[in-house]
Amino acid sequence: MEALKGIKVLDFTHVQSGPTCTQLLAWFGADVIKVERPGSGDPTRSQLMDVPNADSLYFTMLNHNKRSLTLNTKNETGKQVLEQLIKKCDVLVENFAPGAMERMGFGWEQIQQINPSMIMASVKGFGPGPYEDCKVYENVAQCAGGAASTTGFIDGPPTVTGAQIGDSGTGLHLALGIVTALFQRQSTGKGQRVLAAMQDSVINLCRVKLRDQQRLAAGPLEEYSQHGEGIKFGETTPRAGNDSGGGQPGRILKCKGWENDPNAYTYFITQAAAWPNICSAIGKASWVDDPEYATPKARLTKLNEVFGAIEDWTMTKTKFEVMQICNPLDIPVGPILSMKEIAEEKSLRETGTIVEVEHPERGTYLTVGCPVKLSASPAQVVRSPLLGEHNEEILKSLLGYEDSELEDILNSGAIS
Ligand code: CAO
Repeated sequence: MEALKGIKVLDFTHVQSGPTCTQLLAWFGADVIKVERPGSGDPTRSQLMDVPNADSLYFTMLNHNKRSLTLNTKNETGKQVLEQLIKKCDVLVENFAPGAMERMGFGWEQIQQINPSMIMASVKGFGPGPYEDCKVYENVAQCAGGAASTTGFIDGPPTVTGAQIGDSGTGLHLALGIVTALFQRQSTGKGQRVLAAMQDSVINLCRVKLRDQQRLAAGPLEEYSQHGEGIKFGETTPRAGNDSGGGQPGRILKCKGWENDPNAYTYFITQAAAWPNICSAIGKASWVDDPEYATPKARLTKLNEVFGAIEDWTMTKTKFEVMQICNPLDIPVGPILSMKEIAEEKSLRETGTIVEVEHPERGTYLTVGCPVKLSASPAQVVRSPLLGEHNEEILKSLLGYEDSELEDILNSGAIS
């Protein structure tokens, strides 16, 4: 049985942050009812379209396993339908701009009055404070959460990362908040408000950088490459390029074919315990006992030389050969995989992390399946719903409307 079977989620989310959260809940078995504006729906349905007149991959890849209901929540009949939905559901999730739910007439106070056991979960750009009214997108959160100032190279500008830590990262945080609130509701019987601010989520993911900010007071950050290169530290955690961020120095190194392949690189960590194996693999056996290289501390000022020698070796191997040679030697390395390679990777298909899905408008498309595997609640990926695909089903079987009432709702313009 699916872990969240029986839980009904009223899903008011759009774009990426909120939909990531409700998609996870749906994969774990919740009945997620995506409420969309009649006519247009979630704006991502028509953003970055690659197949004419078909829901975009942007939308389809973020809205699996959900049902779609079109409802104009500013229409009087639409509001009545929404009230019924709030009574029937366990969780309401939204990521509108601040104040939108209140303007709709469904702020937290109203929700509590309609259904005291409902959990209301929101993504906002910022928590309470000077920026709480701001609209926020992914890269704004990456910047305001400290990720951009600490990403990139020391001689370059702040850089955002391709991983959607602001949107999908916040969706993950919110999903945890929701299941925690559901757990607490079992003993209290009451709902509660759950908030995940995008800035807070990014800060949480940048925890080690705030660690380093405080360590600066005690002296230079010795594991950063700039220390070995004699570049002074300023007042803030600097950008660390591809340094590993932990106590074990690591870098991205060229592999065979790097001249023509932008991803012919490997990540290579000079873990202290693996030092003798690293030395023998790269043909520098004398470094094992040489006091100039033998200890992590001695190597800190020679990282360019050390990684230069390792790179001379990795450049003679493909990134996969480096992996094959280093893994049995317990040397932590990782090939830089392109999205093409990930899409084609057999083992990811076998685990359901990358899956093919059939869609009536698009045909077959590739998507990312549930990244968390529960042994007793395996997730089946079901294609995203068409706009309003489940209108009748939800209004009749969940809300119990008769045919005549359904007609009145249709005539009111609430759902079309
Ligand atoms: N029926 C009637 N009205 C609806 C509706 C429906 N089914 N669904 C949405 N609306 C209305 C809302 O009520 C709102 O109306 P008002 O502004 O008149 O109150 C309006 O649509 C637009 O909502 P919005 O302000 O949230 O949308 P936007 O495109 O202007 O902003 C975004 C988008 C993402 C910047 C904003 O929603 C936001 O900051 N969200 C919080 C942070 C977040 O999640 N960001 C991540 C987005 S992914 O990168």
